Amino acid sequence: MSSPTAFITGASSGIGRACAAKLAENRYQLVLLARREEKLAELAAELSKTPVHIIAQDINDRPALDSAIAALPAQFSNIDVLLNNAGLALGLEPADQTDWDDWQTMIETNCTSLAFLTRKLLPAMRARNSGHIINMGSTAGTYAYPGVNVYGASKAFVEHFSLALRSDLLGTNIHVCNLEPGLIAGTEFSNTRFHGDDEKAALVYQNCEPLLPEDIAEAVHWVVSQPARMNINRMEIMPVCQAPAGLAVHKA
Ligand code: 8X3
Repeated sequence: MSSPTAFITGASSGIGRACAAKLAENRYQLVLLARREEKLAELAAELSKTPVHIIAQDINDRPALDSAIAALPAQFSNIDVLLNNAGLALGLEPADQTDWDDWQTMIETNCTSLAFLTRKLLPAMRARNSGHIINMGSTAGTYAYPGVNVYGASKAFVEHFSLALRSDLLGTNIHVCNLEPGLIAGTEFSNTRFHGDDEKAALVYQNCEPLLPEDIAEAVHWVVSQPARMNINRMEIMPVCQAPAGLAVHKA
C-alpha cells in the first residue's frame, strides 16, 4: 500500500517539525513548507527513510505558493493531510500601541495564506472524497487576554473557518479539525512574539510546565488515525499549569 501524504506548513521548527517527525514515524511521506531551506534540508536528512518534498518559501508569497502546488511531483500530488500550522504572534502591546505592520503580517499569515492554501488543495480532496485538514488554532482564539488583540482574532478566524469548512464539506469524507494549543514551549512562538527578545520569551515559561511540540504532534496523529466516521471538530489542549482566564472588572 502506498504511503499517505501530509503537507505541513511552518515545518522547519516547533509544532510543524514535531508533527513531521511523528507522521514520518507513522509511514507518511511529507511535503514540508517553510522559509528556511537549510532547516528543511536538515529535517529531511533526519527523516532519511521518509520521502520528503521541500517547498522553501514564504507562505505569504501566494503566486509562488500557487506555482509550487502546481509543480508538486506526481508522487506527492495527492494530499491526504493538510496541516495548516504556519502562524505567528507579533507583539503583546495594548491595541492602541501596536505596530500596524505586525497586525497585517499576522492577518496575512494566520488567516489569508491559510485560507489560500486550503482553497488550492481542497478541490483535489473533494474529487478524491477523502482527506484531513488540521488547522492550527489556539486557545487565544477562544479566550481573550490583554495584548492578544489581532493574534487572538486571527485564531478565532481559524476556528470559525474550520467549522465552516466542515459545513461546506458535509456529505464528504473530508475531515476538518481546529487544534487549539495553549501555552507551549520548545517553539519559536514567544521569541517571535517579542521580536527576538530571548529574555522576555524565557520568562513566559518560567516556573511552569508548558506543553511541548511533541504533545501536539501526538494529538495530530491521533486525529488523523480515528475511524473515518469520526470528525474531531475542535480540540483544545492546555498544560495543567494553565486555565482559561477569568473575566476582568476594573474598579475606579
Ligand atoms: C498561543 C497560546 O497561551 O500563548 O497560541 O496565548 S497562548
